[in-house]
Amino acid sequence: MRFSCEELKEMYGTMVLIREFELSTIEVFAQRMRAGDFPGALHSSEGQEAIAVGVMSRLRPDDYVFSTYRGHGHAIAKGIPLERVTAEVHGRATGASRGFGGSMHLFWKPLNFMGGNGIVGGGLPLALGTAYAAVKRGTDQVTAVFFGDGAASQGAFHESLNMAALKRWPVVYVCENNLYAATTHVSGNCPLEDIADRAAAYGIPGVTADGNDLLAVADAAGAAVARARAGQGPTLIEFKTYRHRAHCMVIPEHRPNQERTAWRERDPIQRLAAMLLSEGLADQAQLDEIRRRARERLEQALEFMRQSPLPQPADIEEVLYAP
Ligand SMILES: Cc1ncc(C[n+]2csc(CCOP(=O)(O)OP(=O)(O)O)c2C)c(N)n1
Ligand SMILES: [Mg+2]
Repeated sequence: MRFSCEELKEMYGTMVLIREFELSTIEVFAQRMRAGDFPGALHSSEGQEAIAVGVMSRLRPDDYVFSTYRGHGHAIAKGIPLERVTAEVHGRATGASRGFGGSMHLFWKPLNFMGGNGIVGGGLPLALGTAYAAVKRGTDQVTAVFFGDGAASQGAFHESLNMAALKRWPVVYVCENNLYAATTHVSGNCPLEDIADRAAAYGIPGVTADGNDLLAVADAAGAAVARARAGQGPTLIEFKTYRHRAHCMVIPEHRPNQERTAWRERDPIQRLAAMLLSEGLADQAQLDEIRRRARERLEQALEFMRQSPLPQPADIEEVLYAP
């Protein structure tokens, strides 16, 4: 299924919004750190926006998503109200997790966004739960689980793929291979060129795609979602990508300059803009207007956050445990 011109521009707008969100978050956290107030860990997804937006474009609102600690883009692309995402990341009581989750633990039940996770690969076993539940209830909901190249060498990855393949559960495994697990290059933990080749061990499709190309992402995700929804079982998709920033704010950059520059040139937002312009689907003034609107939208969300109270310790139990 191809996208209309309007859909493409909307997805471009969401990618720009995620980018602006990531940039503003780094700025606010840096200000707080300079003031001696440590706001918690921050993992930027800058550079990986096409994967979040492309995968979500193929999911329904009631499909389940398990995110990671690098999950702001997943949350925004899934459609969690921007005010609630912003307030959560900055620890306010109006946040999606009422300010107790922060950047790494954004949850939003109305859209079955099953949360970020501070544990590397933590979503992989949990995804089996919602997939099994959907099968038992007889719904055709799909579960998509995001994880990194490092997480693909966790034991839980293999257990999860094995079980989902065996039971043909509707899971889409979305590996965001950004070449590094913190400071370790992927060649330091995986003996294969393509992580997707691990799917062969479980008899399921393993696909690699360019994670910086929105349309390639949507195509790969679309096929995997359709397969899962039709009861044909899971797919492992490996998206090749790169994060523009260091692993997190407190770990210094260590990757070669040349490599970082080369990947900047493959930036997913610039690539989509170039495609929209060259195909005559948008002109530069329209793209500028989309960016201006994204910034305006973000400023409203930041203002909402600033006006919001801090969470109260007395509310911890009510927020942490289901009644
Ligand atoms: C089980 C577990 N082991 C180690 C860590 C520390 N840790 C946090 S992020 C990270 C790297 C994970 O890399 P990857 O899966 O490639 O995801 P990326 O950060 O690149 O998105 C590590 C080792 C952790 N949080 N959880
Ligand atoms: Mg990685």
